Amino acid sequence: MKMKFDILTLFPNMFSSPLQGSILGKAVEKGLIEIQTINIRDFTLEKHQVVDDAPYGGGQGMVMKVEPIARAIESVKSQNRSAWIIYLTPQGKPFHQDLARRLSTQLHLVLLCGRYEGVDERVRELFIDEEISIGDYVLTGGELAAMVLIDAVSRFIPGVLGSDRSAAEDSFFNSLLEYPQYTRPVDFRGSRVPEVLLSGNHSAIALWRRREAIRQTSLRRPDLLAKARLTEEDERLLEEVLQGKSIGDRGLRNADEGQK
Ligand code: 4FV
Repeated sequence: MKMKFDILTLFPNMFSSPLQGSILGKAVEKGLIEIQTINIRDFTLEKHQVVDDAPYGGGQGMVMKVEPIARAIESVKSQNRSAWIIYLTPQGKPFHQDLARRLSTQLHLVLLCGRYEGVDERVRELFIDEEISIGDYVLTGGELAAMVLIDAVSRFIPGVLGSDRSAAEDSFFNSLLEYPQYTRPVDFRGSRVPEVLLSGNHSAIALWRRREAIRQTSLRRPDLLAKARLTEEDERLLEEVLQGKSIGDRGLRNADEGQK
């Protein structure tokens, strides 16, 4: 079943190039996802097409008016009542891999991109199903956040990452960071690819990668390690890592043991 993204924005052209070409562009060509931009300005009634106004109570900046956004959302809802309306805003819940996976089970996402100081509060009260933030910083608009969401969610759509790949192998799957990756040359200015990766010994390689994922996570994101579901073997590897046991040889040795 194709997944549909409707993007409500004042700058539809921003979406032309980022979503063309590359993996997302191919996914659109393959009919796996559909991305449509809807210009909120097309839903203004008066000739000046005003979409923002000064905030009641004074203060800096402008606020996006409720009426054009209401009409735009109602026009989408008139085509599909079960469309899920998301507002990208710093006040939203933090976006993360599990949320991306959950959203990928929806068939029709509508992404509202704010501008200026944001939208009139009645938009949130009356029309928004979920508010999502891509990070604790302020953007000039929600468009880039919408692109981030579309990219991360689309990776869970079967076939988007290519036949053999699935987003399930990614970083953050089971909330561990990715293990180090290497490719040719074996030796770059004296820095060599770890022997185990050249050994062809797949169980030793898997063990090394697991240990490195745990090491990288414990070094860089201990907060993630705290919520990772670690197996008994993972706990053992974590112990090793914390005791700073060397990787190389132990890894190879261990793996072979099993085979004898
Ligand atoms: C944002 C974020 C974000 C706030 C004011 C748009 C801007 C302007 N959206 N995650 N961080 N939005 O900064 O999602 O209206």
